[in-house]
Amino acid sequence: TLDSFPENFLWGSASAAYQIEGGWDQDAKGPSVWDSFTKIPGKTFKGTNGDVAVDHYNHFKLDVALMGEMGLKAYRFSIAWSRIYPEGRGEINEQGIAFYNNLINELIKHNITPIITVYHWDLPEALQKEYGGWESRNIIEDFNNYCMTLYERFGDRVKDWITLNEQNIFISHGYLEGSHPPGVQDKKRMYQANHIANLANAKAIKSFKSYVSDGKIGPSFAYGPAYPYSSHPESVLAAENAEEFVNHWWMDIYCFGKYPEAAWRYLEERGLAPEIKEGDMELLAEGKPDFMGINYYQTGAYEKNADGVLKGAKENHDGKKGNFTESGVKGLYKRKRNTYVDTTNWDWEIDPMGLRIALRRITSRYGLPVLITENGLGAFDELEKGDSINDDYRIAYIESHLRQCREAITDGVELLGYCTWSFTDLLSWLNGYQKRYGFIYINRDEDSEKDLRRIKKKSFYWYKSVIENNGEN
Ligand code: BGP
Repeated sequence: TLDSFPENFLWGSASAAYQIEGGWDQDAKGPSVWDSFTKIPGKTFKGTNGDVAVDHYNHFKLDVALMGEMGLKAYRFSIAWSRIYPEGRGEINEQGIAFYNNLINELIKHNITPIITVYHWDLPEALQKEYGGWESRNIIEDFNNYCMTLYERFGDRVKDWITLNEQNIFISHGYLEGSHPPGVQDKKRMYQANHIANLANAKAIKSFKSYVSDGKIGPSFAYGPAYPYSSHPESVLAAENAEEFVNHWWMDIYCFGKYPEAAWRYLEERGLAPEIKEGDMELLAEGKPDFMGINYYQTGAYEKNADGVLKGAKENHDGKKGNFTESGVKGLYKRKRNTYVDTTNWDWEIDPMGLRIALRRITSRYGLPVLITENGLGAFDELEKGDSINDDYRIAYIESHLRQCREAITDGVELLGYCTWSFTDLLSWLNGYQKRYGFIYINRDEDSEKDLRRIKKKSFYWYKSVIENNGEN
């Protein structure tokens, strides 16, 4: 059993607009960078895109009714910026506002707490074209304006807000690995775009209080604690360096308004440090979050890296195990396969205890409450006779992670809630529709939309009972 959880614990589930909505040009929505990126041949598994996705835009009432039936306490979803401002700024598209108003009202009707993610990667394409998106300081104002519109229109009913989803991922994949839009591979540009994203994040947090004074806001960070690959002191040092670059580089800015010193020095010596202008550090110090949202999938084991690898890891997109590639920073660390833990079909390490370690590290370094905004298992599910899906592996995955959450609470972590990734199956950015995460199976694959029928998996009933019993089962 999981033992009971604190009262008012947010038993939740999460999604993102591009991955579920579809209706890519419906009701005057403008295109986003993902609408065009996924159309470039070879970028995604079998060329899949979110034009239709699981058509949540036209099925949201049904989806929310299923959440209600499950007894979900919270639902984290993102708003597509280009539904609100088709061109990124300018005139508000009231049809976009109406869609999210209806969704929010529907959630509240079912006693589900809405959690809004303001930005889950689908930048309006107009802003990318006009001034290069996150590489221009113009975005700070436009992002703030977009956020203020959302606070103003939805803040009366929505009190829990996420600013940027996984800044570390959209920046490193977008500007170093080139696997996400805008497909750039340039370290210097990456650190510069990242600094601008930090400023935009801080400014949007700063604006929040005057609109939603009784609300809470914070970013969602993809947090993977760094482990030493062995107990050799070189390995331990490598892990500390990795922790600094992989986690503190972002989290320290969010929570302390400062870049970690050793990492800053390393970049400065190589001419890679971002340009800081007057007023930047003051703004960063002012825009502090109320809590940390974390998306937890895996940890990383690190070894010294005297000689080599500079690049990010190559991802495995087809679900065939065994493609792990080392990644790292020259002279500091490289990531190795941790042989003590199992992996998913996509080579992601499965490490439930790492979640407890993550929660404890965040608590002792930053002292903030934590909301787990994503955790879940991507797997191949099989639709069996009589429309049943026996996803015991997913139940085992979530249960083992929840057990570690429970332990972390006992350790003193203030854990606000836990959102699984995801409620329904959805589009995996680069891995198509075969990599499923949901409690609800959606009848479609890469090759065909089929009938988009919604089918409850075994895990649906399991999570329902976990919620009903507040963790005791
Ligand atoms: C996180 C993203 C989610 C989701 C998840 C699973 O990084 O915030 O949007 O996609 O990872 O990733 P994937 O789809 O690659 O399996």
